[in-house]
Amino acid sequence: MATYIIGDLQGCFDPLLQLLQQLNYNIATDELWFVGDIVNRGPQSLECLRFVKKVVEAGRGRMVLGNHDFHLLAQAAGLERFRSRKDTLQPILEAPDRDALIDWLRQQPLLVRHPVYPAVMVHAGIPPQWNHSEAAAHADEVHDVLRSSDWRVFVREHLFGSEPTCWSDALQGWDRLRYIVNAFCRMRYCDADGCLEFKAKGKPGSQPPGYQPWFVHPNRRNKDIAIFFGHWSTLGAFDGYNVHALDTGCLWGGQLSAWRLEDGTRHTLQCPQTLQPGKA
Ligand SMILES: [Mn+2]
Repeated sequence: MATYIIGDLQGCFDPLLQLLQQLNYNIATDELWFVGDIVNRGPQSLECLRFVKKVVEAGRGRMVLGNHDFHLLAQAAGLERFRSRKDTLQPILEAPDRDALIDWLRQQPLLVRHPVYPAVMVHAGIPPQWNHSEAAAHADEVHDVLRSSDWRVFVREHLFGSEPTCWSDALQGWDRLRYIVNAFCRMRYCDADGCLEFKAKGKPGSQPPGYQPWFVHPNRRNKDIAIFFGHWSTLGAFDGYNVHALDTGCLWGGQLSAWRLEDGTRHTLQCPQTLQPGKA
């Protein structure tokens, strides 16, 4: 019996199956947690989404939403802007089970807390100014809207954009929800005031002056709980400051990573260089 927390799939389904085989994964006894970005850019987004849905619906795993999963929801809700040539979402949008997949995906959370261990999973991180219960409450604010009939309006018209970058308890409405999604799903660096920066995507050391990885902020109020996240492929397999980074860039020819929660061990599979479109 084991719980594996698995890094960003981004449509890399064959590597997932190989990793699970390497782990002797058994759906009847093991749990799989996915850090989000299940879909997009890789070749088998539809297969990944169907698989994760099956595992979660069987009560044998959890997932959190990543920025690419939100991108899929926005496309499914009819947003034409922000469509990219690199997107590989069309097989999902044209699938016979499309409505069931989208309807299920939009009801997934932004934060999952382990029922026993002091551990949480998010896609990109938790802003320094939120303790873990505040973070869970803010994640629920978005979760509630995504489960409501307002979900299409939210993802189509109010989700995209990088403002506001600074949190305030006084934030309201769509701005508040947009900040919460951006923080959980896109954050890498923040400044001394905990304000977020979304342009820098490189590894630590490459960011603009005055910014640091969100998890090294000295007054971070969520240091007391282990945080598992993905999203930051250039950071790689980082373990420190009570955080564990799991996006090791399978899509880019790096590895697919799994963390076994019970004994705190990392497991990796080397991915091929040919997973992005045009590289096959
Ligand atoms: Mn991401």
